Amino acid sequence: MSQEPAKAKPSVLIVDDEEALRRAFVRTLQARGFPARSAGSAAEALGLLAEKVDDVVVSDVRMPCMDGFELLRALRAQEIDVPVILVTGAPSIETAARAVEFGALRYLIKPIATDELIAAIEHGAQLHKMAKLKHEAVTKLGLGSAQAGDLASVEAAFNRALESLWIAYQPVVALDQRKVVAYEALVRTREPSIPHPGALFSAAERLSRLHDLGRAIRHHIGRTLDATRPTWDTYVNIHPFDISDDTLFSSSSPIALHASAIVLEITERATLDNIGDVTPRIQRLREIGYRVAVDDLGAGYAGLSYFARLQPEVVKLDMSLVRDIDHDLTKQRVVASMASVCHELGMLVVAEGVETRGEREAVTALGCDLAQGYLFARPGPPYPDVNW
Ligand code: G
Ligand code: MN
Repeated sequence: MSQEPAKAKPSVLIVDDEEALRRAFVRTLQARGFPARSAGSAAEALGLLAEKVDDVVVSDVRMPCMDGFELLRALRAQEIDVPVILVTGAPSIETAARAVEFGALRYLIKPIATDELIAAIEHGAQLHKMAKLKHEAVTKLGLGSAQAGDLASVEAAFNRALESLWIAYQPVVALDQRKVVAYEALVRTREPSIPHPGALFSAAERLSRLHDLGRAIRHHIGRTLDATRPTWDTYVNIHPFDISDDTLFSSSSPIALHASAIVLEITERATLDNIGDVTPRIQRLREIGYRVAVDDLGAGYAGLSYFARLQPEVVKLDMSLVRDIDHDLTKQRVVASMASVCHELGMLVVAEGVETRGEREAVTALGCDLAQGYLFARPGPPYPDVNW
């Protein structure tokens, strides 16, 4: 008598420091036809998973040395996208919330009914299939990014991004003298799931690690300035949140020695509303020797209070104002007025994102002092040459 071959059941790894529980779980699952194995610690589990990844992991939260959350983190750091069901004998709302945030599939409370466990495992196995397909979509088709991932995956990608961080430099030229007066430092990473600086900052924001990111950027710029001692200025972008980072104000900041040749750019795209003491802190930055620029003017929602609070020495017009300006009378009028107001206030005006000779001629005629953009040079390793 021939039998239908049973549909393969998902394989399960049980992780629990209590041996009796571990065995009971494995026996129950095996009795229902699930290939199950077990580990007595998170470290042992990582060892087993390094050889072969099970379809689902069921892990205790509280374990000595490395707990269930750390196991989850370690897995995501190694890009092992296996569904993890966390199990606890001591439930709390915080642990449950953290479990979900960190990408645990489910959070179950002991004692667990067998049917509940099996339902969670089967659901997990389905998701594992989906995760594999998604991974393929991202890696083979280049779709999506780490942004959409759970917090533990974002953290792992962010750490890789910090390790592979580098700084591109783009020249800022004086339009009348055809001379390089500065280079803007622009952050880049080699982490494929964080394909542009915007994604890097969103990841840092989600992880509450904006200060780490700002510090890493300043560290890299400081090293380059120490080594190259340029005769021109360096424009350094800072996130509004960096204004609340005391290390920016310290004399041991990696860029402090170069302060008098640095213009700190603060974008108008982000709000200063949640940063305390902006005015005195900006004042302190000036005392150290830095100058301040408002970046992306015209793109953000910041009102005039932004100007009043920052009193920038330099104003950078967003490239959306510059694009096709030679064919756009409205843009010409707006830029001419902005330039004249800025000059009355003693500020230098930079036109960003100049891509064509027509745009260069127009912004020169409308009174912009400086410009940068692909027409002159793309951002690159220190220091790209300039075309006119
Ligand atoms: O926000 P901020 O102005 O700092 O960002 C500048 C960004 O614009 C950089 O990432 C840089 O690579 C890009 N960029 C610089 N010059 C040009 C340009 O001429 N055209 C376009 N489209 N982008 C540019
Ligand atoms: Mn900038």
